Amino acid sequence: LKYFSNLLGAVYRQGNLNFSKDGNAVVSPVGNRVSVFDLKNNTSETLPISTTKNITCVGLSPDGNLAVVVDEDGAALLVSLITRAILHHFHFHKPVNSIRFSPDGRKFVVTKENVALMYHAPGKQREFNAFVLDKSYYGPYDETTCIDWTDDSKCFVVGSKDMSTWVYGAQRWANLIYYSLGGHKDVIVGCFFEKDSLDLYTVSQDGTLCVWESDTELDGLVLKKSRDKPKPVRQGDEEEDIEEERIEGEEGEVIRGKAETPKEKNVRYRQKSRHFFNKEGDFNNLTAAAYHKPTHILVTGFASGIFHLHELPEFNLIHSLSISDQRISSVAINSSGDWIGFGCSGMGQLLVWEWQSESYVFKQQGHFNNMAALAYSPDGQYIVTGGDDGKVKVWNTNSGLCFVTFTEHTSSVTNVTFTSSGFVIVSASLDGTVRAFDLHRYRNFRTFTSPRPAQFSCLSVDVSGELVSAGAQDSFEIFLWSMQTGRLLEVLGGHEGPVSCLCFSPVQSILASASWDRTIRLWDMLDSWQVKETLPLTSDGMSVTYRPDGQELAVATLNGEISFWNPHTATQTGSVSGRHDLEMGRKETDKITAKQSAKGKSFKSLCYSADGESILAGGQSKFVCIYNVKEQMLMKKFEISCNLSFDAMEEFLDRRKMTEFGSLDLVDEGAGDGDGVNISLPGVRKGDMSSRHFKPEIRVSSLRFSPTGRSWAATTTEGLLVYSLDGSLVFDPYDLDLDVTPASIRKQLRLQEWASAIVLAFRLNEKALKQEVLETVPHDQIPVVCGSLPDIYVEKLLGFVAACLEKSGHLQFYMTWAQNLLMLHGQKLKNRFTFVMSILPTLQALQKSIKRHFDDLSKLCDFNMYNIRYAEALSKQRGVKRAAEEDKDEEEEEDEELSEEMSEPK
Ligand SMILES: *[C@@H]1O[C@H](CO)[C@@H](O)[C@H](O)[C@H]1NC(C)=O
Ligand SMILES: *[C@@H]1O[C@H](CO)[C@@H](O)[C@H](O)[C@H]1NC(C)=O
Ligand SMILES: *[C@@H]1O[C@H](CO)[C@@H](O)[C@H](O)[C@H]1NC(C)=O
Ligand SMILES: *[C@@H]1O[C@H](CO)[C@@H](O)[C@H](O)[C@H]1NC(C)=O
Ligand SMILES: *[C@@H]1O[C@H](CO)[C@@H](O)[C@H](O)[C@H]1NC(C)=O
Ligand SMILES: *[C@@H]1O[C@H](CO)[C@@H](O)[C@H](O)[C@H]1NC(C)=O
Ligand SMILES: *[C@@H]1O[C@H](CO)[C@@H](O)[C@H](O)[C@H]1NC(C)=O
Ligand SMILES: CC(=O)N[C@H]1CO[C@H](CO)[C@@H](O)[C@@H]1O
Repeated sequence: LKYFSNLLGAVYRQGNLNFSKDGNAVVSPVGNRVSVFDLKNNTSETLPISTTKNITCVGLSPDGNLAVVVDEDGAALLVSLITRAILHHFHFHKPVNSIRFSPDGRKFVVTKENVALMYHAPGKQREFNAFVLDKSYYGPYDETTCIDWTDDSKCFVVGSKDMSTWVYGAQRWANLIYYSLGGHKDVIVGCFFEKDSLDLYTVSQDGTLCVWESDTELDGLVLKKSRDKPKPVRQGDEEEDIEEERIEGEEGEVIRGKAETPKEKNVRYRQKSRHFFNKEGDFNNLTAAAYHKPTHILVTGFASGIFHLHELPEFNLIHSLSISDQRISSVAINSSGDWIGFGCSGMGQLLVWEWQSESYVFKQQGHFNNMAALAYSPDGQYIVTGGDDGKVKVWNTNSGLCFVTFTEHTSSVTNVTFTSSGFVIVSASLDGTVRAFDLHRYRNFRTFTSPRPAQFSCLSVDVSGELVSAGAQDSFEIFLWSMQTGRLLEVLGGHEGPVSCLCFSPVQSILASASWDRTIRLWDMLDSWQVKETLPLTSDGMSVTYRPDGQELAVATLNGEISFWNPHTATQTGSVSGRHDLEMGRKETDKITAKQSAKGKSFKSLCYSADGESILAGGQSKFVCIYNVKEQMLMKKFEISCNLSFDAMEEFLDRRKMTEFGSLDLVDEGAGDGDGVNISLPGVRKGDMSSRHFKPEIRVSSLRFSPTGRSWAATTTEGLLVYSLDGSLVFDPYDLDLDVTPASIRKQLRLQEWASAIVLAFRLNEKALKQEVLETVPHDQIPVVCGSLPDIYVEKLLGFVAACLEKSGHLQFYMTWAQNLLMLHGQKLKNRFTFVMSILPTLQALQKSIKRHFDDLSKLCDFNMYNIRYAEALSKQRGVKRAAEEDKDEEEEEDEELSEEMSEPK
């Protein structure tokens, strides 16, 4: 079973940021998913939920257990942040601008069109309908934009695009039903109550702040008397209901409310002061604002990427900084007020700034455009990605965070790879350079170029890491350089079309190249780079890859086929037709149906699994397919996105968009040329950037299996998606007999028949039981047990130990297992080559987790060493000082010092 595990490469797109309840994590909407970045542990996680369109707002309940996620259309999900499960689906039917829970957690308000709707917050248990409408509040003439609650949840305030702000009572207050505040000349961006007060601040887009003072305290609010016979509280979430409420609300409730209370004094507001932000330019609109009540700090973000920190109500400027050249679209402050999160949708940036120390706590940015390529490091710890923005980024697979970005390329990066040492990254780009980067010093230490400038569309590095080859898109040539000297060694000519893919054999010095000229050529280094074989293809070659043992080649062609070849005899051994499996969605501008448009679609990227038995294929489609090579059969198909905001997702035409002139998206208003319809050329990948409606088309640019064999990653228009293989959920007994039951296994344990208990537990293949059995084995028995284990269980046990080592606290215990298994069986494993191929991922997984523990421990040890040295030095110093002091006979001071010493850090 494979499941979605993380989304890397994109940290923020649009919508509001917020901090988790403990204030250590930022919750950020990324397209149609939600990611949580833990700033203390340096980890990221993408919730296993997704909406159909891009998310516009996320509301978190004050206890931090629930989130309401709303997309562009108003489709909402109620998500439990504890179980990470979707509890409920709901549709608001119209776009929602913001959503806020009341501080007591009992209600939440959403702003939709010109209404504010108050709902009962969903209860703890699953209810039939979690979204129960309580009241609708009308008044503004234009869209409502922002919300804030008073601390005691008695009232809330709503800002609107019509430049007005409305204070509403959340309950039936006699002296406050609604209050409308004017005074701004632009759209309201933020409105905030002062702490424990009805006093207000409002901020508008033109950079104006108004301070409002109310003549009543919060406890001055009076409940409406029961003889006023309140209207029955309306419930329901149907559109008709709201319409009805609307009429009554405006003419009945609100106006009557005012007239009915002649004796009581209504809450009144007075504009106390008005301030103007220094915007540095007329077009620099104020775009986002957040207020931290306990510290009275207002944070405002501007279209130019500048933010200001002001102390209210005095409006003292504390700080101002430019953090981006893009519009700041969201601001959030953590509960202690120390960390400020900023989201910039233009560049997909997410930043967290600690204002007191004036430093970044977190600064991440996805690839600005599409990602084109990815590669795993040999130990599976890192992923490198290259993007159309020319950037090369390296990500840590454990934390999901990018830790270095290389910006030397000036045009799209077309392929990236690690060399076998794991510390050098090589990238090819359309800017005419191939660059090598050093991961120790984080620098570009070699740049390879061709005599005449060429656009490099593909790249491959041989197993030794010494030969670098790149293929040109325009001159049809292949260039070979030496990594050591940086010199051009060879130019291989012969292809009659652009070279689309290169791949070195993992076992020989042979380079395979695929070209649009419908051939695969195999170049032999030992034969001074002559063409050894030419494999004729039925269609343009898109991708070529060697099986990990080098004994087979897989080739993807433009007609949607994957063919398999024996590289020694140059004969085709099989083929798979993938066209049907690609099953393209229909582009809005396609005049043909989905089935027709599947013609001309093909796989662009292939990757063998480590054992060479299956192959992963993806291309210009939302599907990634896994084929069994031997059976030439589709094993599984993954849908990588359900995001309808991408083009080519709807398999059938939306009838509502059809007009008598064809699809609405095809009708280009005012374009007088011809029929005004642009249909992209077949094979054009990126769409016409200059056309008016540009929607990114969903596609997979690159696919890789992790060297540990436990996950695979794909670069797609959505970002970098990582899928995990998790065996623990599958019931996959090896050869189950009747007497294999948990009871019989535990019986063997009691009899101290360790090896047979292990064999039985692995037959039943239940994770908890395997762990129980393994951890029951006494420490000193491990070598004996390992020695008596049948061969076929060695690999399984090793894999299990590797998985446990990753998470378990019993570090030494599992290390002992791993060491004994390898010491006692290593030689046997080595002698069986094919077995080594299949066990390789297990070994790599083991190495990966050992390496991680090693890094953690060595840091800790260093830290302890420094502390011990510090303590030692300190005590010496004290000794000298005390000797001097004893002479002076000052006992009191000595006492003080002693107690001070006690509290020194250990
Ligand atoms: C808020 O940010 C500060 C940063 O200094 C951090 O120490 C704190 O744990 C965070 N959370 C809360 C609840 O204060
Ligand atoms: C972060 O680390 C703390 C303490 O080490 C731990 O309690 C917490 O669960 C960790 N959070 C995550 C998300 O791993
Ligand atoms: C997280 O990253 C920050 C900054 O890079 C670093 O100071 C901190 O020690 C890291 N925390 C952990 C738990 O690795
Ligand atoms: C949804 O997200 C995609 C990917 O970032 C973006 O290109 C698209 O414009 C978004 N859709 C809307 C309507 O903003
Ligand atoms: C942010 O999250 C907290 C709960 O962690 C919630 O009380 C608060 O209302 C949220 N703020 C916004 C602006 O959504
Ligand atoms: C700033 O706001 C004005 C008024 O709403 C709007 O017309 C203008 O386009 C905005 N400018 C920018 C740069 O967003
Ligand atoms: C990208 O690089 C990898 C690693 O060298 C290679 O296997 C793959 O074929 C290359 N892809 C292209 C399109 O050149
Ligand atoms: C309409 C559609 O395909 N929606 C899907 C969006 O993604 C989630 C999870 O991936 C699916 O469950 C939905 O069906």
